Amino acid sequence: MIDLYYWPTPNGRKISIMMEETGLAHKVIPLDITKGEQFTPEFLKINPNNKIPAIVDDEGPNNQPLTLFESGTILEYLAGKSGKLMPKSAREMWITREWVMFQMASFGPMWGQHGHFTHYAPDKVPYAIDRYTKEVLRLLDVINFRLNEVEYLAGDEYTIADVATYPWAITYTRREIDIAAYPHVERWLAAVGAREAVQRGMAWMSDSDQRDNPTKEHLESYFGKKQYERRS
Ligand SMILES: N[C@@H](CCC(=O)N[C@@H](CS)C(=O)NCC(=O)O)C(=O)O
Repeated sequence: MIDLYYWPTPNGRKISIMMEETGLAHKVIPLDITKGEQFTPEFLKINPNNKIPAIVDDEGPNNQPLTLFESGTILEYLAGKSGKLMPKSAREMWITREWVMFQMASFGPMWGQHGHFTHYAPDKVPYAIDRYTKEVLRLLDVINFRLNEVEYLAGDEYTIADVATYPWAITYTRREIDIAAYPHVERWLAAVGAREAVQRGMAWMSDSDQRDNPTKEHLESYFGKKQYERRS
């Protein structure tokens, strides 16, 4: 059984989609990051970086429990465990990992910062908004260029690279983005979004998604002093 520490955010939804796609046995442990539950000593042992998603697989390699954080690594692990959504050929496998890494290192963090400065930041800083808006559009153009050549990010097959990128890319709906200017991304979003497993994964606990109406406690938990307390 895999325990999944989860909250309905783009990074959390990568793993809810993956669970739905693979059918792996799991137990969801809601970790309310808007209330500071990511800072408990118990959870910091699982992820010292105080973030969801994280998993504990009691049947990890060599039949020993395995704890993992970082959504890209979790996706790779679950693909390996289930034999799904990672191509078998070495060439396609490396290309899949390349696009997962691109999502983890560029697409997600830049879209996250854009969300921070346009939505959460108490001061609207024009330079930061301009910088991250340009980056968001540049990264959309990178995948648009790619998806003009291939059906899915890693090539012909739907893979964990698509699972990693979809929950972030679909947040264009709450940003000032004209998605029609990126027609290949629009086609890919429709194809991925039509998958039943994706729809089920995106819906997990969506009632708890407080992004649009953050409370004081929520903002304090995300950006307040607990984030910066020394741990040792
Ligand atoms: N690189 C990490 C990022 C995870 C992440 O940023 N999680 C956010 C929610 S989307 C979180 O738990 N934030 C709570 C916090 O920073 O205290 C991953 O991909 O797993």
